[in-house]
Amino acid sequence: MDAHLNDIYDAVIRRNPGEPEFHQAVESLFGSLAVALGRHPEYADDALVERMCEPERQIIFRVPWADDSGRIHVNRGYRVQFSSVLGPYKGGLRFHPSVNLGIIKFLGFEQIYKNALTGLPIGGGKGGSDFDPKGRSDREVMRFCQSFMTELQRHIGEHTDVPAGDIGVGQREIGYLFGQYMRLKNAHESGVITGKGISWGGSLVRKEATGYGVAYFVSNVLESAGDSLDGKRVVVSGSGNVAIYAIEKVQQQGGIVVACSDSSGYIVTEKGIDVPLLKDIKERRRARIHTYADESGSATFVRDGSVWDVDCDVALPCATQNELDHTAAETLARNGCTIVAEGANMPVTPAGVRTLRQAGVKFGPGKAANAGGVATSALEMQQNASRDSWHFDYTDQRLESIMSDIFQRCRDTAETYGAPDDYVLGANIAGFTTVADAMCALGVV
Ligand code: NDP
Ligand code: 2IT
Repeated sequence: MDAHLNDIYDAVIRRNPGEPEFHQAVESLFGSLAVALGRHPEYADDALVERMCEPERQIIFRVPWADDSGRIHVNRGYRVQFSSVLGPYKGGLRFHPSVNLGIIKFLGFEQIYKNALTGLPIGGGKGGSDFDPKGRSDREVMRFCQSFMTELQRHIGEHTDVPAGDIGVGQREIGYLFGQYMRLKNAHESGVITGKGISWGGSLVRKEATGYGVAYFVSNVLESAGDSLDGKRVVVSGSGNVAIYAIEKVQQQGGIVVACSDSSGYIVTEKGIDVPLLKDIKERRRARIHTYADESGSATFVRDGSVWDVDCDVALPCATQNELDHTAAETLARNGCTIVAEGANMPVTPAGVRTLRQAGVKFGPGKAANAGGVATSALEMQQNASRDSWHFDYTDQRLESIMSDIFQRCRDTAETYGAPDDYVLGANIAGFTTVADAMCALGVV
């Protein structure tokens, strides 16, 4: 980081105390910017970078709701509308007890540059709540979502801000949220939220898109070296939306996923994951990952262990931030892993990234590797705006080609700066320059 960026970073820390994940996301972008500012001094003017670090708007609200016994609970809701220069704010909602303003700001900040990389007209935002859906009945989740939307509806709209899912928010929650929006607005404004069910305005492939996109990104990395996923041993963390569909696509492309996890531990199987069984356990029954070992007859459950201890060629962290640290990175490299791609947002710690790169492991940052989800959300918005619905294969081809374009952009940009395999540099600079050019054109906003 150069002196100018260092001063801005110090101010970010001062102005946003107690938000380490947000600081980390800013630092990781800044790590690539010195060379870009060197070539484009105009980006260092007019407090452009300082403005990028300040959300356009931050909304925090009370979410009261009644549990099944009638007891009242209070959670905190957030929506950080970070940047609207490329399009309406776009980004998911996360329901998890660890959610706080700093987490939502880190996610919103990442989202700006990720969305820019898709080449689609979407700005960056993120929201959520410290509500914990685990162990809650459908009715409790519904009442929570209705209360959350009762406030959020004032701030969103198909041309202003378009939420979607993230951790703890899948199609069930999107349904309850959209249902309440519809009642309050007296309008079936389907473009206000994405990740909807197919019969009520959703897009085919959106559910699969983030995970499939991660697999497409990894295929692009391998193909650029004349290789493919065929026969590769792959380890995936998590067993939620992103993980399940990353596993499905990796295996469709001939890879063998030998382990996946949840917050209780991991399962390992030499036979590869039985995806229909995993979907039944996780999507339908919402059960814990040990159930897979109990029922598959071919997997072992390791309680509280690190999934990164399982040796593999490719590792895909698809659970949460900072889940793959320096020690895990060392273990992966020692065991022969050659590619790590981030399905989750910021799952690899800064020390983990350094260790992987020093060991020559190719690294796909989340901004690029997991952009397929939000890109397909933008395709859902296109379908809603034109009152159309596209076929699965067509939408999947669009996703595949968007992922390939993102890979090429990262590679080409990195090459321009003399480091073709540095996808972090490529993703950061390509995302940043797109947003910076728009900000320069729009005046001081
Ligand atoms: P889900 O809620 O569907 O799944 C999350 C998975 O990660 C679960 O297996 C969960 O285990 C595990 N997990 C979550 N938090 C923790 C934690 N603190 N410690 C250990 N394990 C944890 O979420 P998604 O699959 O949608 O999201 C996963 C990641 O991908 C997130 O980082 C998200 O921001 C990112 N992402 C999501 C996109 C999407 O379209 N959904 C798009 C791009 C990125 P458990 O059930 O035990 O908590
Ligand atoms: O982190 C992400 O990109 C998402 N959770 C998806 C956002 C979206 O609007 O589809």
